[in-house]
Amino acid sequence: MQKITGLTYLPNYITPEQHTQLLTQIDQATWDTTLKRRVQHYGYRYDYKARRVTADMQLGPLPTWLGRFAQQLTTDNHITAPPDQVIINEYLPGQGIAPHIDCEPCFGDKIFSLSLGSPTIMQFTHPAHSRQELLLEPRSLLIMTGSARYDWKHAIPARKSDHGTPRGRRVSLTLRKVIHR
Ligand SMILES: O=C(O)CCC(=O)C(=O)O
Repeated sequence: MQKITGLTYLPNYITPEQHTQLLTQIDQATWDTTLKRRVQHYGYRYDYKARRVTADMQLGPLPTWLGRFAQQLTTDNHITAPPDQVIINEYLPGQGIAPHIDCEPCFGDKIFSLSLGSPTIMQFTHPAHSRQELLLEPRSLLIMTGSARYDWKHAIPARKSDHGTPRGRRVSLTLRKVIHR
């Protein structure tokens, strides 16, 4: 894969025990089923249609189990203040997310994605470069900042296998810091 400026991939970022604990907590919570894939929003609700998040969309502080992980990102010096908005996405085989850049006026300059469950390929596209692919393994952390955050689109193609390897269920946690204007 070509180097994408601002993209950091950290395999084995969490322990197998953390992986199990996070999945258990997530599966005990309520899923929003209004999209093609199931999601959970924490901290602030994100409006997919209007592409925005505002103060009145605040849901409250992150639950303890999620706050603990957000805090780990600061302890490990990946960000100075812990993220306060989290979207959990569930991808069953055949489900994906369209190419996009995370809302620029809504969220700060670092986006984190923690992968649980099945390994799945993420694609990155840029008008001036060829498409890039990265296999997101369970327990890995992806950090997007700079060009990776603002210039490249990222996507999970909606398909049942990646280059012949059947996909299972993947669950991701994306963590962001809401910008207050
Ligand atoms: O599943 C992922 O790792 C990325 C999710 C994502 O791009 C999003 O929630 O905006």
